[in-house]
Amino acid sequence: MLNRLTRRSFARLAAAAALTPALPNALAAPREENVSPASPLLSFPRGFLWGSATASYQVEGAAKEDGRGPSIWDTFSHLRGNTKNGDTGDVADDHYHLYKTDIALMKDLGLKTYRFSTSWSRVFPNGTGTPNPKGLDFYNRLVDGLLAAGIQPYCTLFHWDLPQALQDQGGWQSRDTAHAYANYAGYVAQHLSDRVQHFMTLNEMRSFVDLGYGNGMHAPGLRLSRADLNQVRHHAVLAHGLGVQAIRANARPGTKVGLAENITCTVPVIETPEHVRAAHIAMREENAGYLTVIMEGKYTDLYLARQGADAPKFTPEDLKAIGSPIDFVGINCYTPEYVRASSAPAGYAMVPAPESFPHMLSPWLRTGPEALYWAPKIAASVWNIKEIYITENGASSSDTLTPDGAVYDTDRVMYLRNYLTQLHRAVSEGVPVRGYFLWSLLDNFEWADGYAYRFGIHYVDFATQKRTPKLSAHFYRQVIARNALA
Ligand code: GBH
Repeated sequence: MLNRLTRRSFARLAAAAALTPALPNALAAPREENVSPASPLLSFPRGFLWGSATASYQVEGAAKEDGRGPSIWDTFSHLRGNTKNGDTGDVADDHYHLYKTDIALMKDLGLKTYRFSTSWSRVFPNGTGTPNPKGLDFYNRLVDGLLAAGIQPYCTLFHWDLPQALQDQGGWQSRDTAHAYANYAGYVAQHLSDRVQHFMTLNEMRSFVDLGYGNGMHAPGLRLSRADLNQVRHHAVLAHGLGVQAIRANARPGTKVGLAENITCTVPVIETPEHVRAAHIAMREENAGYLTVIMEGKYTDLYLARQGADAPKFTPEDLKAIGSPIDFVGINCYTPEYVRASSAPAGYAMVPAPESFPHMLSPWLRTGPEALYWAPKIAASVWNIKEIYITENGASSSDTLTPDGAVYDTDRVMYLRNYLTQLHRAVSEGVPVRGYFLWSLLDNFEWADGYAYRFGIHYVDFATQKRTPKLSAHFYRQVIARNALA
Protein backbone atom coordinates (compact mmCIF):
# COMPACT_ATOMS: atom_id res chain seq x y z
CA MET A 1 0.00 0.00 0.00
CA LEU A 2 1.17 3.50 -0.73
CA ASN A 3 1.22 5.89 2.14
CA ARG A 4 -0.50 9.23 1.66
CA LEU A 5 2.69 11.16 1.09
CA THR A 6 3.84 8.87 -1.68
CA ARG A 7 0.40 8.93 -3.22
CA ARG A 8 0.45 12.69 -3.21
CA SER A 9 3.93 12.64 -4.75
CA PHE A 10 2.68 10.47 -7.57
CA ALA A 11 -0.22 12.79 -8.13
CA ARG A 12 2.17 15.72 -8.38
CA LEU A 13 4.53 13.90 -10.67
CA ALA A 14 1.62 12.92 -12.86
CA ALA A 15 0.49 16.54 -12.94
CA ALA A 16 3.97 17.65 -13.93
CA ALA A 17 4.08 15.03 -16.65
CA ALA A 18 0.70 16.13 -17.93
CA LEU A 19 2.03 19.65 -18.30
CA THR A 20 4.87 18.28 -20.30
CA PRO A 21 3.99 16.85 -23.67
CA ALA A 22 7.70 16.16 -24.03
CA LEU A 23 7.33 13.28 -21.58
CA PRO A 24 4.50 11.18 -23.05
CA ASN A 25 3.25 8.35 -20.87
CA ALA A 26 6.28 8.88 -18.73
CA LEU A 27 4.41 8.02 -15.60
CA ALA A 28 1.53 5.80 -16.62
CA ALA A 29 0.11 4.96 -13.20
CA PRO A 30 1.18 1.52 -12.01
CA ARG A 31 -1.30 -0.57 -10.01
CA GLU A 32 -0.80 0.53 -6.46
CA GLU A 33 -0.26 -2.89 -4.95
CA ASN A 34 2.70 -3.39 -7.31
CA VAL A 35 4.51 -0.22 -6.30
CA SER A 36 7.43 -0.20 -3.89
CA PRO A 37 7.29 3.19 -2.27
CA ALA A 38 10.52 5.18 -2.39
CA SER A 39 12.30 5.66 0.91
CA PRO A 40 11.17 8.68 2.94
CA LEU A 41 11.96 11.99 1.32
CA LEU A 42 15.24 13.63 2.27
CA SER A 43 13.96 17.04 3.30
CA PHE A 44 16.00 20.23 3.35
CA PRO A 45 15.56 22.97 5.96
CA ARG A 46 12.73 25.41 5.48
CA GLY A 47 13.85 28.36 3.36
CA PHE A 48 16.71 26.46 1.69
CA LEU A 49 17.56 28.49 -1.42
CA TRP A 50 17.28 26.44 -4.58
CA GLY A 51 18.89 28.28 -7.45
CA SER A 52 20.59 28.07 -10.76
CA ALA A 53 23.58 29.93 -12.20
CA THR A 54 24.90 31.36 -15.46
CA ALA A 55 27.63 33.82 -16.47
CA SER A 56 27.57 36.85 -18.74
CA TYR A 57 29.86 35.79 -21.58
CA GLN A 58 28.44 32.27 -21.61
CA VAL A 59 24.80 33.28 -22.15
CA GLU A 60 24.33 36.93 -23.10
CA GLY A 61 25.53 37.28 -26.70
CA ALA A 62 24.91 40.84 -27.97
CA ALA A 63 28.66 41.21 -27.90
CA LYS A 64 28.71 44.58 -29.63
CA GLU A 65 25.39 45.96 -28.53
CA ASP A 66 24.56 49.09 -26.55
CA GLY A 67 28.14 50.19 -26.19
CA ARG A 68 29.64 47.01 -24.75
CA GLY A 69 33.44 47.05 -25.07
CA PRO A 70 35.38 43.96 -26.07
CA SER A 71 36.55 41.53 -23.42
CA ILE A 72 39.47 39.11 -23.53
CA TRP A 73 37.02 36.34 -24.35
CA ASP A 74 35.88 38.14 -27.52
CA THR A 75 39.48 38.42 -28.60
CA PHE A 76 40.48 34.90 -27.57
CA SER A 77 37.48 33.07 -29.01
CA HIS A 78 37.88 34.82 -32.37
CA LEU A 79 41.43 33.57 -32.80
CA ARG A 80 41.58 30.31 -34.74
CA GLY A 81 42.25 27.20 -32.73
CA ASN A 82 41.41 28.55 -29.29
CA THR A 83 37.92 27.07 -28.99
CA LYS A 84 36.25 23.92 -30.29
CA ASN A 85 34.83 24.51 -33.78
CA GLY A 86 35.94 28.14 -33.53
CA ASP A 87 32.87 28.83 -31.38
CA THR A 88 32.47 32.29 -29.86
CA GLY A 89 30.07 33.96 -27.44
CA ASP A 90 28.92 36.50 -30.04
CA VAL A 91 25.35 35.21 -29.81
CA ALA A 92 25.48 32.40 -27.22
CA ASP A 93 21.95 32.05 -25.75
CA ASP A 94 21.00 35.56 -26.84
CA HIS A 95 20.00 36.00 -23.22
CA TYR A 96 20.57 39.75 -23.59
CA HIS A 97 17.39 39.81 -25.68
CA LEU A 98 15.65 36.72 -24.31
CA TYR A 99 16.10 37.36 -20.60
CA LYS A 100 12.33 37.59 -20.10
CA THR A 101 11.87 34.15 -21.65
CA ASP A 102 14.60 32.87 -19.36
CA ILE A 103 13.03 34.39 -16.27
CA ALA A 104 9.80 32.61 -17.25
CA LEU A 105 11.76 29.32 -17.38
CA MET A 106 13.10 30.04 -13.89
CA LYS A 107 9.65 30.79 -12.60
CA ASP A 108 8.34 27.58 -14.09
CA LEU A 109 11.07 25.66 -12.26
CA GLY A 110 10.13 27.36 -9.03
CA LEU A 111 13.63 28.80 -8.55
CA LYS A 112 14.06 30.79 -5.34
CA THR A 113 17.24 32.45 -6.52
CA TYR A 114 19.34 33.03 -9.61
CA ARG A 115 23.05 33.71 -9.84
CA PHE A 116 24.13 35.80 -12.82
CA SER A 117 27.27 37.78 -13.58
CA THR A 118 27.71 41.31 -14.82
CA SER A 119 29.92 41.97 -17.80
CA TRP A 120 32.58 44.47 -16.78
CA SER A 121 33.01 45.76 -20.35
CA ARG A 122 29.28 46.42 -20.70
CA VAL A 123 29.43 48.68 -17.67
CA PHE A 124 32.90 50.14 -18.30
CA PRO A 125 33.71 49.53 -21.99
CA ASN A 126 37.35 50.42 -21.36
CA GLY A 127 37.55 48.84 -17.94
CA THR A 128 37.89 52.21 -16.21
CA GLY A 129 36.82 55.77 -16.89
CA THR A 130 33.34 56.72 -17.99
CA PRO A 131 30.63 54.15 -17.35
CA ASN A 132 28.20 53.16 -20.10
CA PRO A 133 24.68 53.67 -18.73
CA LYS A 134 23.14 51.30 -21.26
CA GLY A 135 25.32 48.50 -19.93
CA LEU A 136 24.12 48.89 -16.39
CA ASP A 137 20.54 49.25 -17.65
CA PHE A 138 20.53 45.67 -18.84
CA TYR A 139 21.26 44.47 -15.31
CA ASN A 140 18.62 46.82 -13.92
CA ARG A 141 16.04 45.24 -16.23
CA LEU A 142 17.23 41.75 -15.37
CA VAL A 143 17.12 42.37 -11.62
CA ASP A 144 13.70 44.00 -11.80
CA GLY A 145 12.39 41.07 -13.83
CA LEU A 146 13.76 38.56 -11.34
CA LEU A 147 12.26 40.37 -8.38
CA ALA A 148 8.89 40.64 -10.14
CA ALA A 149 9.02 36.85 -10.56
CA GLY A 150 9.80 36.36 -6.88
CA ILE A 151 13.39 35.26 -7.53
CA GLN A 152 16.28 36.60 -5.42
CA PRO A 153 19.16 37.87 -7.54
CA TYR A 154 22.72 36.86 -6.55
CA CYS A 155 25.24 38.88 -8.50
CA THR A 156 28.78 37.82 -9.47
CA LEU A 157 30.89 40.81 -10.44
CA PHE A 158 33.51 39.00 -12.48
CA HIS A 159 33.20 35.73 -14.35
CA TRP A 160 36.36 35.90 -16.46
CA ASP A 161 35.38 38.47 -19.14
CA LEU A 162 38.10 41.04 -18.42
CA PRO A 163 37.84 44.17 -20.57
CA GLN A 164 40.34 43.86 -23.44
CA ALA A 165 41.43 47.46 -22.79
CA LEU A 166 42.80 46.35 -19.42
CA GLN A 167 44.50 43.30 -20.88
CA ASP A 168 46.24 45.67 -23.27
CA GLN A 169 47.75 47.32 -20.19
CA GLY A 170 48.91 44.05 -18.66
CA GLY A 171 45.66 42.48 -17.46
CA TRP A 172 45.98 40.55 -14.22
CA GLN A 173 49.75 40.82 -14.46
CA SER A 174 49.30 44.41 -13.38
CA ARG A 175 48.35 45.55 -9.88
CA ASP A 176 46.37 48.36 -11.50
CA THR A 177 43.79 45.82 -12.66
CA ALA A 178 42.98 45.03 -9.02
CA HIS A 179 42.26 48.71 -8.41
CA ALA A 180 40.26 49.04 -11.64
CA TYR A 181 38.25 46.02 -10.54
CA ALA A 182 37.47 47.57 -7.14
CA ASN A 183 36.28 50.74 -8.85
CA TYR A 184 33.98 48.75 -11.13
CA ALA A 185 32.71 46.49 -8.33
CA GLY A 186 31.90 49.47 -6.11
CA TYR A 187 30.05 51.15 -8.96
CA VAL A 188 27.84 48.16 -9.75
CA ALA A 189 27.15 47.48 -6.06
CA GLN A 190 26.21 51.12 -5.57
CA HIS A 191 23.62 50.90 -8.34
CA LEU A 192 22.21 47.43 -7.72
CA SER A 193 22.36 47.03 -3.95
CA ASP A 194 18.94 48.61 -3.45
CA ARG A 195 17.65 45.36 -4.98
CA VAL A 196 20.51 42.87 -4.81
CA GLN A 197 21.54 41.74 -1.34
CA HIS A 198 24.32 39.29 -2.22
CA PHE A 199 27.40 40.03 -4.30
CA MET A 200 30.21 37.67 -5.21
CA THR A 201 33.47 39.42 -6.07
CA LEU A 202 35.15 36.96 -8.44
CA ASN A 203 34.25 33.60 -9.89
CA GLU A 204 36.91 30.91 -9.72
CA MET A 205 40.17 32.77 -9.41
CA ARG A 206 41.89 29.42 -9.74
CA SER A 207 40.41 28.90 -13.20
CA PHE A 208 41.09 32.25 -14.78
CA VAL A 209 44.56 32.49 -13.27
CA ASP A 210 45.79 28.98 -13.96
CA LEU A 211 44.08 28.44 -17.32
CA GLY A 212 44.31 32.00 -18.63
CA TYR A 213 47.86 32.81 -17.55
CA GLY A 214 49.34 29.38 -16.73
CA ASN A 215 48.56 26.82 -19.43
CA GLY A 216 47.03 29.17 -22.00
CA MET A 217 43.81 27.15 -22.44
CA HIS A 218 41.60 30.12 -21.57
CA ALA A 219 41.72 33.83 -22.39
CA PRO A 220 44.08 35.64 -22.62
CA GLY A 221 45.96 32.47 -23.55
CA LEU A 222 49.28 33.20 -21.81
CA ARG A 223 51.82 30.77 -20.40
CA LEU A 224 53.74 32.67 -17.77
CA SER A 225 56.60 31.51 -15.64
CA ARG A 226 55.77 30.22 -12.17
CA ALA A 227 56.91 33.47 -10.53
CA ASP A 228 54.83 35.62 -12.87
CA LEU A 229 51.86 33.32 -12.44
CA ASN A 230 52.10 33.60 -8.66
CA GLN A 231 52.05 37.37 -9.04
CA VAL A 232 48.92 37.18 -11.21
CA ARG A 233 47.32 35.01 -8.53
CA HIS A 234 48.24 37.57 -5.90
CA HIS A 235 46.67 40.36 -7.95
CA ALA A 236 43.47 38.30 -8.25
CA VAL A 237 43.10 37.85 -4.50
CA LEU A 238 44.05 41.48 -4.03
CA ALA A 239 41.24 42.46 -6.43
CA HIS A 240 38.89 40.37 -4.32
CA GLY A 241 39.95 42.16 -1.13
CA LEU A 242 39.86 45.66 -2.61
CA GLY A 243 36.52 44.73 -4.16
CA VAL A 244 35.10 43.73 -0.78
CA GLN A 245 36.16 47.11 0.61
CA ALA A 246 34.74 49.02 -2.36
CA ILE A 247 31.42 47.18 -2.14
CA ARG A 248 31.17 47.89 1.59
CA ALA A 249 31.94 51.56 0.94
CA ASN A 250 29.38 51.97 -1.85
CA ALA A 251 26.55 49.50 -1.25
CA ARG A 252 23.57 49.83 1.04
CA PRO A 253 24.26 48.83 4.62
CA GLY A 254 23.44 45.17 5.12
CA THR A 255 24.66 44.12 1.69
CA LYS A 256 26.37 40.74 1.89
CA VAL A 257 29.67 40.11 0.15
CA GLY A 258 31.33 36.82 -0.67
CA LEU A 259 32.97 35.03 -3.58
CA ALA A 260 32.52 31.90 -5.69
CA GLU A 261 35.63 29.77 -5.76
CA ASN A 262 36.29 26.32 -7.16
CA ILE A 263 38.25 25.24 -4.16
CA THR A 264 40.06 21.96 -4.20
CA CYS A 265 37.26 19.84 -2.74
CA THR A 266 39.26 17.57 -0.49
CA VAL A 267 37.73 14.18 0.31
CA PRO A 268 39.27 11.60 2.64
CA VAL A 269 40.11 8.39 0.72
CA ILE A 270 38.55 6.39 3.51
CA GLU A 271 36.33 7.96 6.14
CA THR A 272 38.59 7.21 9.08
CA PRO A 273 39.98 9.83 11.46
CA GLU A 274 43.52 9.94 10.07
CA HIS A 275 42.38 10.49 6.49
CA VAL A 276 39.66 12.93 7.55
CA ARG A 277 42.34 14.89 9.38
CA ALA A 278 44.57 14.82 6.30
CA ALA A 279 41.69 16.18 4.21
CA HIS A 280 41.40 19.12 6.61
CA ILE A 281 45.10 19.94 6.29
CA ALA A 282 44.88 19.60 2.51
CA MET A 283 41.89 21.96 2.41
CA ARG A 284 44.14 24.74 3.75
CA GLU A 285 47.25 23.95 1.80
CA GLU A 286 45.74 23.08 -1.57
CA ASN A 287 43.76 26.31 -1.50
CA ALA A 288 46.56 28.39 0.00
CA GLY A 289 46.86 30.84 -2.90
CA TYR A 290 43.11 31.47 -3.00
CA LEU A 291 40.55 30.85 -0.27
CA THR A 292 43.09 30.31 2.51
CA VAL A 293 44.84 33.67 2.11
CA ILE A 294 41.40 35.31 1.84
CA MET A 295 40.08 33.68 5.01
CA GLU A 296 43.30 34.00 7.03
CA GLY A 297 44.89 37.18 5.63
CA LYS A 298 48.19 35.43 5.08
CA TYR A 299 49.87 32.87 2.90
CA THR A 300 50.63 29.63 4.69
CA ASP A 301 54.27 28.87 5.49
CA LEU A 302 54.06 25.76 3.37
CA TYR A 303 52.74 27.74 0.39
CA LEU A 304 55.58 30.24 0.60
CA ALA A 305 58.11 27.45 1.10
CA ARG A 306 56.74 25.50 -1.85
CA GLN A 307 56.99 28.57 -4.13
CA GLY A 308 60.48 29.42 -2.87
CA ALA A 309 62.09 32.18 -4.96
CA ASP A 310 58.94 32.27 -7.12
CA ALA A 311 56.71 33.37 -4.22
CA PRO A 312 54.58 36.45 -4.95
CA LYS A 313 55.72 39.93 -3.89
CA PHE A 314 53.30 41.55 -1.49
CA THR A 315 52.99 44.06 1.32
CA PRO A 316 51.35 43.76 4.75
CA GLU A 317 48.67 46.19 3.49
CA ASP A 318 47.92 43.82 0.62
CA LEU A 319 47.33 40.98 3.06
CA LYS A 320 45.11 43.16 5.20
CA ALA A 321 42.93 44.01 2.20
CA ILE A 322 42.88 40.41 0.97
CA GLY A 323 41.75 39.24 4.40
CA SER A 324 38.84 41.70 4.60
CA PRO A 325 36.03 39.89 6.41
CA ILE A 326 33.38 38.45 4.13
CA ASP A 327 29.80 37.43 4.88
CA PHE A 328 29.58 34.14 3.03
CA VAL A 329 31.65 31.69 1.03
CA GLY A 330 30.48 30.27 -2.28
CA ILE A 331 31.90 26.92 -3.30
CA ASN A 332 31.83 25.72 -6.90
CA CYS A 333 31.95 21.97 -6.45
CA TYR A 334 32.25 19.45 -9.28
CA THR A 335 34.98 16.90 -8.67
CA PRO A 336 36.41 15.29 -5.55
CA GLU A 337 40.14 15.42 -4.83
CA TYR A 338 41.01 12.42 -2.69
CA VAL A 339 43.43 12.85 0.15
CA ARG A 340 45.24 10.34 2.33
CA ALA A 341 47.21 10.65 5.51
CA SER A 342 50.95 10.71 4.96
CA SER A 343 54.10 10.77 7.03
CA ALA A 344 55.46 13.50 4.73
CA PRO A 345 56.01 16.80 6.58
CA ALA A 346 52.80 18.27 5.14
CA GLY A 347 50.83 15.48 6.82
CA TYR A 348 48.82 14.60 3.73
CA ALA A 349 49.17 13.42 0.15
CA MET A 350 46.88 13.90 -2.81
CA VAL A 351 45.73 10.67 -4.42
CA PRO A 352 45.71 10.74 -8.23
CA ALA A 353 42.55 9.49 -9.94
CA PRO A 354 42.84 6.23 -11.85
CA GLU A 355 42.11 6.43 -15.56
CA SER A 356 38.96 4.38 -15.07
CA PHE A 357 37.40 6.92 -12.71
CA PRO A 358 33.82 7.60 -13.91
CA HIS A 359 33.23 11.01 -15.39
CA MET A 360 30.52 12.95 -17.18
CA LEU A 361 30.86 14.06 -20.80
CA SER A 362 33.64 16.56 -20.00
CA PRO A 363 36.66 14.36 -19.35
CA TRP A 364 37.72 16.46 -16.35
CA LEU A 365 34.33 16.06 -14.66
CA ARG A 366 35.02 13.07 -12.43
CA THR A 367 31.87 12.07 -10.57
CA GLY A 368 32.32 11.90 -6.81
CA PRO A 369 29.12 12.91 -5.04
CA GLU A 370 30.73 12.87 -1.60
CA ALA A 371 32.64 16.02 -2.61
CA LEU A 372 29.42 17.86 -1.88
CA TYR A 373 29.43 16.51 1.66
CA TRP A 374 33.08 16.93 2.55
CA ALA A 375 33.95 20.22 0.86
CA PRO A 376 31.46 22.45 2.70
CA LYS A 377 31.86 20.46 5.91
CA ILE A 378 35.64 20.72 6.00
CA ALA A 379 35.71 24.36 4.83
CA ALA A 380 33.16 25.32 7.49
CA SER A 381 35.21 23.68 10.20
CA VAL A 382 38.64 24.93 9.04
CA TRP A 383 37.55 28.59 8.77
CA ASN A 384 34.53 28.65 11.04
CA ILE A 385 32.31 29.79 8.17
CA LYS A 386 28.71 30.62 9.12
CA GLU A 387 27.14 30.95 5.69
CA ILE A 388 27.99 28.78 2.70
CA TYR A 389 26.42 28.49 -0.72
CA ILE A 390 27.13 25.88 -3.31
CA THR A 391 27.50 28.49 -6.04
CA GLU A 392 27.93 25.86 -8.76
CA ASN A 393 27.39 22.15 -9.22
CA GLY A 394 26.20 20.39 -12.34
CA ALA A 395 27.24 18.21 -15.23
CA SER A 396 27.74 17.90 -18.97
CA SER A 397 25.88 15.16 -20.81
CA SER A 398 25.61 14.07 -24.44
CA ASP A 399 22.06 15.37 -24.59
CA THR A 400 20.06 14.59 -27.69
CA LEU A 401 16.54 15.57 -28.61
CA THR A 402 14.40 12.51 -29.22
CA PRO A 403 11.91 12.60 -32.11
CA ASP A 404 9.14 13.41 -29.62
CA GLY A 405 11.09 16.49 -28.55
CA ALA A 406 12.30 15.31 -25.14
CA VAL A 407 15.81 15.12 -23.69
CA TYR A 408 16.24 12.16 -21.35
CA ASP A 409 19.44 13.15 -19.57
CA THR A 410 19.24 10.30 -17.10
CA ASP A 411 22.96 10.55 -16.38
CA ARG A 412 22.61 14.18 -15.30
CA VAL A 413 19.61 13.28 -13.12
CA MET A 414 21.64 10.50 -11.52
CA TYR A 415 24.54 12.88 -10.98
CA LEU A 416 22.31 15.49 -9.35
CA ARG A 417 20.47 12.98 -7.19
CA ASN A 418 23.72 11.52 -5.90
CA TYR A 419 25.37 14.88 -5.23
CA LEU A 420 22.27 16.29 -3.57
CA THR A 421 22.01 13.23 -1.34
CA GLN A 422 25.49 14.06 -0.06
CA LEU A 423 24.59 17.72 0.32
CA HIS A 424 21.60 16.64 2.37
CA ARG A 425 23.94 14.61 4.54
CA ALA A 426 25.98 17.75 5.23
CA VAL A 427 23.01 20.02 5.84
CA SER A 428 21.39 17.56 8.22
CA GLU A 429 24.58 17.53 10.28
CA GLY A 430 24.31 21.29 10.61
CA VAL A 431 26.87 22.35 8.01
CA PRO A 432 25.65 25.90 7.26
CA VAL A 433 24.87 25.54 3.56
CA ARG A 434 22.05 27.99 2.83
CA GLY A 435 21.54 27.41 -0.85
CA TYR A 436 22.50 25.52 -3.99
CA PHE A 437 22.96 26.90 -7.52
CA LEU A 438 22.71 24.32 -10.25
CA TRP A 439 25.08 24.94 -13.17
CA SER A 440 23.42 25.68 -15.43
CA LEU A 441 19.99 26.98 -16.31
CA LEU A 442 20.77 26.74 -20.03
CA ASP A 443 23.19 25.02 -22.35
CA ASN A 444 25.71 27.73 -23.06
CA PHE A 445 29.17 28.71 -24.29
CA GLU A 446 31.42 26.33 -22.39
CA TRP A 447 34.60 28.41 -22.82
CA ALA A 448 37.32 26.55 -24.76
CA ASP A 449 34.87 23.69 -25.31
CA GLY A 450 32.52 26.00 -27.20
CA TYR A 451 28.99 24.64 -27.55
CA ALA A 452 30.13 21.00 -27.68
CA TYR A 453 29.57 20.34 -23.98
CA ARG A 454 26.09 21.03 -22.66
CA PHE A 455 25.62 21.77 -18.95
CA GLY A 456 22.05 23.11 -19.03
CA ILE A 457 18.91 21.66 -17.57
CA HIS A 458 17.24 23.37 -20.53
CA TYR A 459 18.30 22.23 -23.96
CA VAL A 460 19.09 25.13 -26.27
CA ASP A 461 18.82 24.78 -30.03
CA PHE A 462 21.47 27.33 -30.95
CA ALA A 463 20.06 27.77 -34.47
CA THR A 464 16.60 28.81 -33.27
CA GLN A 465 17.26 29.74 -29.61
CA LYS A 466 14.42 27.41 -28.62
CA ARG A 467 14.69 26.20 -25.03
CA THR A 468 13.40 22.74 -24.02
CA PRO A 469 13.35 21.53 -20.42
CA LYS A 470 15.34 18.32 -20.08
CA LEU A 471 14.39 15.47 -17.77
CA SER A 472 16.78 17.07 -15.25
CA ALA A 473 14.64 20.25 -15.25
CA HIS A 474 11.59 18.15 -14.35
CA PHE A 475 13.60 16.42 -11.65
CA TYR A 476 14.83 19.75 -10.25
CA ARG A 477 11.33 21.23 -10.29
CA GLN A 478 10.19 18.35 -8.07
CA VAL A 479 13.12 18.82 -5.69
CA ILE A 480 12.29 22.50 -5.33
CA ALA A 481 8.54 21.93 -4.96
CA ARG A 482 9.03 19.41 -2.15
CA ASN A 483 12.16 21.03 -0.72
CA ALA A 484 13.37 17.46 -0.67
CA LEU A 485 15.04 14.93 -2.88
CA ALA A 486 12.44 13.47 -5.19
C1 GBH B 1 32.97 26.29 -13.86
O1 GBH B 1 34.28 25.87 -13.97
C2 GBH B 1 32.80 27.67 -14.40
O2 GBH B 1 32.62 28.63 -13.38
C3 GBH B 1 31.70 27.79 -15.40
O3 GBH B 1 31.82 28.98 -16.08
C4 GBH B 1 31.73 26.58 -16.31
O4 GBH B 1 30.82 26.68 -17.36
C5 GBH B 1 31.38 25.39 -15.47
O5 GBH B 1 32.21 25.28 -14.37
C6 GBH B 1 31.44 24.07 -16.22
O6 GBH B 1 32.73 23.82 -16.66
O7 GBH B 1 39.71 21.13 -19.98
O8 GBH B 1 41.14 19.75 -18.64
O9 GBH B 1 41.75 22.07 -19.05
C7 GBH B 1 34.56 24.62 -13.38
C8 GBH B 1 36.03 24.42 -13.21
C9 GBH B 1 38.02 24.63 -14.43
C10 GBH B 1 36.53 22.90 -14.95
C11 GBH B 1 38.67 24.41 -15.77
C12 GBH B 1 37.18 22.68 -16.29
C13 GBH B 1 39.21 22.84 -17.49
C14 GBH B 1 39.84 21.49 -17.42
N1 GBH B 1 36.65 24.25 -14.50
N2 GBH B 1 38.54 23.04 -16.19
S1 GBH B 1 40.68 21.09 -18.89
